[in-house]
Amino acid sequence: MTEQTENKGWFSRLSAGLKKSTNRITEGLTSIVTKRKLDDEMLTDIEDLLLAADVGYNTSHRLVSTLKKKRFQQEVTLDEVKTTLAEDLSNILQPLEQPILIDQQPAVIFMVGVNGSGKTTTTGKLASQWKAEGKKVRIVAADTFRAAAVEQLAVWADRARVPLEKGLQDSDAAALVYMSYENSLKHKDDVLIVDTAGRLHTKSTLMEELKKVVRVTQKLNPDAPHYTLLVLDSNIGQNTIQQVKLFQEAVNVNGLILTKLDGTAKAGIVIQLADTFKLPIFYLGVGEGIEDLRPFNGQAFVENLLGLNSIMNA
Ligand SMILES: Nc1nc2c(ncn2[C@@H]2O[C@H](COP(=O)(O)OP(=O)(O)OP(=O)(O)O)[C@@H](O)[C@H]2O)c(=O)[nH]1
Ligand SMILES: [Mg+2]
Repeated sequence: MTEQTENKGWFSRLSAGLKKSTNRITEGLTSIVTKRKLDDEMLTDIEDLLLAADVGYNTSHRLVSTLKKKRFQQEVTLDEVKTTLAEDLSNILQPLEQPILIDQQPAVIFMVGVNGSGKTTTTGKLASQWKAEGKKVRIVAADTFRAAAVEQLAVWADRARVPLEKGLQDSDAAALVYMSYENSLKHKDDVLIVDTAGRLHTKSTLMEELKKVVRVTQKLNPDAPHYTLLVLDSNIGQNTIQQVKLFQEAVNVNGLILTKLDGTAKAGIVIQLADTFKLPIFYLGVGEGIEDLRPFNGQAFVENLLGLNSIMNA
């Protein structure tokens, strides 16, 4: 595959996944920015559109103020407004675009988040992608309460052809993770992905359990887990803000994964989260297939969202 066709696949999956949000933003901007001078009314309408897309109050206000500073009372075209917004948005997002470094044997990655956010699916997709790159991957079903949770991950393990570690029903998750890590060290794996049980961020006992899993893991290596990735369902919009805060209080969240962007017209939540927490955003989930987990690229995200990507897809 040439680099060009690879890129095409990359961008088209992302743009297909962001379609609902892109349509909403581009249709909104098209009706607001008719060929005339950039006045206060137009700025208010743009701000409302950004707010409706879950970009968040502070960020929306700042974006519009910059637009005002740059172009107030001048004639603007739709493309000019989009390009100005794109520039500012890229400045917010690009610093948060980082790769996951797989430079340990193994790099230990915890997937955490509330029930149903997409942890298991994302674990499966990552395992498949890394395995396909030739990495030695092992996954752990650390949700020992639900038999169905183990079965769900087993399906992904089969698909990706990676070993799965599982415990007996209701066994101690921390003990399972400890043993799996030992096993992974022995096998010199490149990656150990731990799919933890979904937990309500408001339930302190479950958050305590998660802390215990981390503490026990650190007995084998004080630097582990190397990544604690908070998986967030983009459909729940503003509520993700509270989830980040509460998970950050419990564990050392060092990156975000946003899932189900294909199901929402409010992908602006990615921008709000980026601007609020400045945490790296590692991946975006844009569908249920293995390939529908895309490494985060701020520029590509913004260009798709604003419908500026036609040149890149050409
Ligand atoms: N459309 C779409 N669906 C997704 C995406 N990611 C996950 N899902 C679906 O969301 C549902 C929940 O995903 P899971 O991976 O089971 O979520 P979880 O966080 O492991 O859930 P618990 O283990 O119950 O906490 C499943 O039906 C997934 O197929 C995505 O990016 N797009
Ligand atoms: Mg799960």
